Amino acid sequence: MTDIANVLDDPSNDPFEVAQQAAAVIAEKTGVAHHDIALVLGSGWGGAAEALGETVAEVPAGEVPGFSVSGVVGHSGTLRSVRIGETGKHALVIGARTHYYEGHGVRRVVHGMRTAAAAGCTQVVLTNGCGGLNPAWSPGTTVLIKDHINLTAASPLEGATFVDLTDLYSARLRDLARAINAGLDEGVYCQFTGPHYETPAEVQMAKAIGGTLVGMSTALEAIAARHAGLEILGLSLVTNLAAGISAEPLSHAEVLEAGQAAGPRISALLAEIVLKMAS
Ligand code: 8IG
Repeated sequence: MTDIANVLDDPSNDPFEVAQQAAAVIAEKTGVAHHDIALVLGSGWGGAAEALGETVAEVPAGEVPGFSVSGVVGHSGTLRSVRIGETGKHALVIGARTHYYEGHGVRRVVHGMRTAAAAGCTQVVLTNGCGGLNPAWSPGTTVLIKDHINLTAASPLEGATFVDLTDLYSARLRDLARAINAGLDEGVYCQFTGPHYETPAEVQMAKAIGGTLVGMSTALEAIAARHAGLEILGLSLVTNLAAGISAEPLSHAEVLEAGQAAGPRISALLAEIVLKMAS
């Protein structure tokens, strides 16, 4: 199992070559030679794959080079090929996100992005569940990511790889999403390392530096996705108000509950967006 002795952990392996191998395995196991749009389904977004269209094939993450089986409740651990409505295009649904806090290194965190690009994808939708700083965003609110602040002190890029991150989160795709739901607000996503949630003081720091969403994913993936040439749409589901914004303490159970309650609505939204992206 690649899951146990991950090929990305050997520094002598080139992560882009591993991504090529992963893409070849995905093509072989799904019977789909070329994928068009990648989706990473975060907390609360797990049901969205069904809404997209017919699942052609589902491959356990542990069978694809470089991927790991997630230990997080609410993350599915598979790679799926899904027909996007009647467009004839295919989505690669990555239900096996590796988080930075798992401690396996950044290569594993962003492997899905490099694999998606190697599989033919030109666009990616990064979704997550996160905390919100705007008190008007009640749990269950979907927010478009317009920019991020990477607070992990890490980068997926190695060596002198200077990548421009201006307009990292595609204005075109945000407009497209707003054409479907004009009420979507935009936010600045701060990626903390986790796995602990923030202290109220850290949330105030995030606010002071311009953040409006706090989470544990997405920014590192977006950087790697840009480097790999993918056009990026980021969608956050605010499952809780960030620590100290409301008087309530945070719990993972409540996060999952908010995700479940929002599930059908955000799945339908995501399906509409992806259909439009594919058309
Ligand atoms: I769901 O409040 C979810 N993920 N860092 N903070 C951070 N990550 C989160 C939060 C949150 N809610």
